Amino acid sequence: MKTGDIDPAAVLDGSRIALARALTLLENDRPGADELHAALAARRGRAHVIGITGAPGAGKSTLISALLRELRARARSVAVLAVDPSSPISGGALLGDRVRMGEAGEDEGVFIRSVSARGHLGGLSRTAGRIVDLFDAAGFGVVIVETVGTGQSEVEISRLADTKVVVCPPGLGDEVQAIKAGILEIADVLVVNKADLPLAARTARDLETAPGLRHRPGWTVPVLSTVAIEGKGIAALVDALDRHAQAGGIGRRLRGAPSAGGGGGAPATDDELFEHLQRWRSAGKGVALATVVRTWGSSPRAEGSHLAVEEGGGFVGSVSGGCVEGAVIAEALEVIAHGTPKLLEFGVSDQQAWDVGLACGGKVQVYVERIG
Ligand SMILES: Nc1nc2c(ncn2[C@@H]2O[C@H](COP(=O)(O)OP(=O)(O)OP(=O)(O)O)[C@@H](O)[C@H]2O)c(=O)[nH]1
Ligand SMILES: [Mg+2]
Repeated sequence: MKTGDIDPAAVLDGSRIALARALTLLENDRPGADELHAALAARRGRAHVIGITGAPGAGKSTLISALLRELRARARSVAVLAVDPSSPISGGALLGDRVRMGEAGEDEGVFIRSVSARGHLGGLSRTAGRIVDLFDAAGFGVVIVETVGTGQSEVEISRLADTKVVVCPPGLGDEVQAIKAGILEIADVLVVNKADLPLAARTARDLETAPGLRHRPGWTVPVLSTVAIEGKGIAALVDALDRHAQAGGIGRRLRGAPSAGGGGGAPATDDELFEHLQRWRSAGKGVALATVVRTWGSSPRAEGSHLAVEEGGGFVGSVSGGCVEGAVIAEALEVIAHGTPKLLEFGVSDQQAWDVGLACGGKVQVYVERIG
């Protein structure tokens, strides 16, 4: 079967030309895009999708170039989707290896595609999701998505990822406290890049000790230091990414449900939430309910949204679109243990969010109480 003149079988067979044309079809949402996506859907779910976000200039693209080199050295195939890149991800780091290994031509195990954040008919997150699906179906073992973490669409895109890496430049210092409720909260792995610069060690320490940032059900968020321009710390980063894939699983975007080790719950209907609460309680588990009681700015979940948490760390629902879920769950576990309800407040102004490269601005007030 052919869709939009592109043979899905050729994409699955690893034809780079077919893949490139399929990407263009999906990106521009041209006739045949829906059919092509549908034809490939059954082959998704094998790729480890890694989201890399962080402040502008933190070194995301340089880090991805270094990751490409390390992943290729481990014989993993990698596709990269860069959303609105202001600097290119260079395959140049790979060139030396290729020359050394006497290979000719392009590295078949790497594919890099950039897209602009503007002009997507069905929305950027839909387009990005389809491109990730295509890379996955085409057999790339790792799919990396680079976004600058500054807007709501980036939050949506980050939800595609099994593992979310937040790259912090040195010098976050005292701001860590202020911004901990922002993008740092979505991180499964925190990276302090430019570790060759003086303030890096202090930044890493601040991140390590920031309360509520690192403890997740089934996962402790590692704080790693890298010097992307020299390839330092990259092997340890790849190891951490692999460990997270094992702990949290891959194909999260296809499951639509939260999982241990993940950084955000899917919004659930009140009925679904109630069912979970009932089930947990009849299993004799302590449970807590978090409710959004007030929002300011661009906080993604509406007042009245719920997140239900059980004593083992299982959760359903969402109070923030993933941004502060880790912190709310940690607080909910305390509420379950001690019984005292808490009124929590998280957030930063949209301007602050923009300045430091956060995924979402806005503030949210969340009431957490033990049920039963
Ligand atoms: N000193 C030092 N500089 C680095 C390191 N990694 C990247 N840089 C430099 O930081 C600058 C920005 O790097 P990029 O990789 O373009 O950063 P980015 O986060 O992708 O930037 P945007 O896509 O514009 O948000 C470049 O000049 C890099 O050479 C590092 O480990 N140490
Ligand atoms: Mg970049």
